[in-house]
Parts: sequence; C-alpha cells; structure tokens
Amino acid sequence: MVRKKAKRAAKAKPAKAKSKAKKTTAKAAPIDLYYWATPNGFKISIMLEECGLPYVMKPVNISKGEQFNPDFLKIAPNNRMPAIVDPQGPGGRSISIFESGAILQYLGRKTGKFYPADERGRVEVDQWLFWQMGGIGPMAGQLNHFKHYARETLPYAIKRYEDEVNRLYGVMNTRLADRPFLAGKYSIADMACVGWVNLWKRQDQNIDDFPHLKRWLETVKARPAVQRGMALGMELRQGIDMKDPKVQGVLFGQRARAS
Ligand SMILES: N[C@@H](CCC(=O)N[C@@H](CS)C(=O)NCC(=O)O)C(=O)O
Repeated sequence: MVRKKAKRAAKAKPAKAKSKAKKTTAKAAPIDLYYWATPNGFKISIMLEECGLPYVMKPVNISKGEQFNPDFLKIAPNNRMPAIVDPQGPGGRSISIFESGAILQYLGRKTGKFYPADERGRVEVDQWLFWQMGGIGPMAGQLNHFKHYARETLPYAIKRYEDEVNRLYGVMNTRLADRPFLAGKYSIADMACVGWVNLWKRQDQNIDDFPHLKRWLETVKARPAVQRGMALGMELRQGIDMKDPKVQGVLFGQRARAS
C-alpha cells in the first residue's frame, strides 16, 4: 500500500513539473499598440517598456487621417490614439482599450507594477493620473495649438493656456517638493506627465523656476525604459509638416461625422 502510494507520487511529480515548465516557456502573445509618437502615445510605450511586456507597434498616422479608419474606430471610437488590443485579456480573452489613462490603469492591474494594489496607494496615483488627463494634457495641448498651429494669432488664447500651464507646473513643483515622484513611488502618474513637461521650452516655460519639477523631469528621463518609450516611432514623424494645410485639414476643424 505504502509502496503503491510512493510509486504514484513518483509518477505524478514529473507530470506536474512538465506542466509548470510549459507555462513558463509559453510565450505571451504580444499586445498591439496603436500609436503615434506624441506625449499621449508615449504614456503607453513607456509603460510597456517599463513592464517588459511584449508588444507590436501599429502606427496610426494621425496626419494622414488613419485615426478615422473603420477598423481603428472599432477599437477607439473617439478617433484618437493610443489604444491597445491585449489578446490575453481578462478570462484569457482578447480585450481592446482606448483612452490612455484607462490603458495605464489596466496595464498596472494586469502586471501589478507601477500601480499599487492597496486602496490608499491607488488613490494617490489616481489623483495625479486624472490631474494629468484633465489638466496638464489638455491645457498644454491647447497651448500648443494656439501658439504653434493656429491660422490666426490669438494673444488672448495663447496667454490663457500659457498661464494655465504655468499654474499647473507650480502645482506639480509643490507636490514634488517633499517626495521623489507624484504619488511617492514612481508610478503610471509620472509616466503620464513626462511627455508633457518635457516640452517646457515649446510651452514658453522656464523649468528653472520649478526646481523640484526640474529634478523630477531629469530623474524620470534618465530611466532607460522612458528613453525607449519616448524614442518609439519618432522616425515615422520625420518630414511631416504640421503647418501643411493638408495635414491641418485632417487634424483641425473636426466635426461630428454621420454614422
Ligand atoms: N484623452 C485621449 C487623448 C488622445 C489624443 O488626443 N490623441 C491625439 C494625439 S496626441 C490624436 O490621436 N489625435 C488625432 C486627431 O486629432 O484626430 C487619451 O489620453 O488617450
């Protein structure tokens, strides 16, 4: 009886080891990253690089109107990149996600990295992630538009958004005075902001007025994954003139399209 049991155990062991080995050697199917090299795109390329997740970049050339391709709209109905398709989503089934904040949170939950599992830690990150999504991102985006691309020069609009970006830099600088990163530890909130603050010169801001923010920017940009994320697809943008009326015709003056 005892011998029989021992025999069975000896038989069972290698089988278990085999199935484990199978699991660890099976390659994860790559995530499709619908992407163009802009601060919103960088958020996700940085996170994928930081997590070491396999991914395939699917360029969405927004200057040519590829964000309106019907197949892309099925994934991203707001005709904006970034978006992802993860073939190994919840329940082992494929999932598509648009909106960079939602993608960052998803990848954070999926990997358990750069997004704390405890509620207090998570709230800390969420506050600064949403602050980016509703604050520095859209405000810096409007500033960029009125300062660099608008067909008429509108000093009131430029000043309004330049002031607002300046105020937001001040908020970030104060937050970073007594902690290394926005939520204490490096997180998806920092990844969301770095591409925007990196454009301080173009936003007519003086980073030396914000010493804590300057230190943060240098620290985040020194990370190899951030460098790789912010270099992704830059070559595809070469030679595109954002002042070309054809490009502006695609990107500006968009109105609802009949479905
Ligand atoms: N709230 C969106 C904003 C994304 C966004 O504005 N993407 C821009 C590039 S930075 C885009 O795809 N623009 C295409 C267009 O304007 O048609 C997000 O965070 O994912």
